[in-house]
Amino acid sequence: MRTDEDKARELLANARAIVVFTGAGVSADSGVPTFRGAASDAMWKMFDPQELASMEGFAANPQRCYDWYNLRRAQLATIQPNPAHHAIARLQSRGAVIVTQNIDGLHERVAPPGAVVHRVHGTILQDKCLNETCPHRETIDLNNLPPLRKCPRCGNYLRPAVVWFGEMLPGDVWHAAEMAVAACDVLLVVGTSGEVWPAAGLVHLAQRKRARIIIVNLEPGELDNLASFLFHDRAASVLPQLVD
Ligand code: BV8
Repeated sequence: MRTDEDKARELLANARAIVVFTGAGVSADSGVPTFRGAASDAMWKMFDPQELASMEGFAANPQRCYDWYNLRRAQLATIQPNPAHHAIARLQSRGAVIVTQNIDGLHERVAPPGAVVHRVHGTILQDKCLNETCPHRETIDLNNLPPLRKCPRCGNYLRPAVVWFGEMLPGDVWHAAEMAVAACDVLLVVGTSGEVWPAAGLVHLAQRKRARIIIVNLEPGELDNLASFLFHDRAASVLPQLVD
């Protein structure tokens, strides 16, 4: 009797074009707090996203906002990719494309050379200028975190190079992510509540394009009804079983 796992594994093995769409849950097994969900560390329970992950929040209190990002960066300095990231990297070596909502850089740490990671919500590993027309960027050393500071080029504040609530997603990355999803025949969705838009809309796009959708998520979520195969379990335990 073939289990759902057998069928999902076969789907991935025979796929023409795989996209892996990930959220905070894929990093949860590495110890990175998720935003929502039952886990007691769910980040937004402690902080209000509108207050901290938004232009208004930064403008109201730049120091508090920047300190919060440095707190998250300090956590990342001691965190390692988990078996889910490694299993996804093995899919990348077979040509899979990653679209991630995560800003933690963990996929990139284990991605094979030349692998594609579309970061639709930006990256915590860089600062950019608050002034969108200023091109200045600085890469962050997680072991030597910089203070809140001004742009040497234009004098505005530097801020984390992430997409805040209310901000547009980076146009080129978003377009590439939509094209990859529209062209895939299997979409593997890992560790996302499906609550944040327009990113969650990518799964609906895959369904409209008749791709087969596999969802791995610890808890029931907004996207479950779109799944051909649905696994409510930890990504670190399910992904290796689906990929190998
Ligand atoms: C925009 C970077 C406006 C910052 C983040 C409709 C259309 C467009 C916009 C909206 C819309 N409706 C509402 C909006 C506004 C808003 C939004 O979606 N709000 C939500 C809260 C309702 N969207 C925006 O503001 C976006 N911008 O739309 O611009 C606009 C629109 C048109 C034209 C002009 C302008 C920008 C959104 C990006 C915000 N930035 N992050 C930072 O991190 O500080 S979002 C943040 O949430 C992270 O990126 C995170 O990845 C993302 C999504 O959450 P998830 O990844 O899904 O994480 P979550 O915790 O929710 O879920 C984790 C899941 O994992 C859980 O289900 C859990 O059960 C599971 N899990 C836990 N452990 C495990 C596990 N699974 C497997 N294994 C485990 N071990």
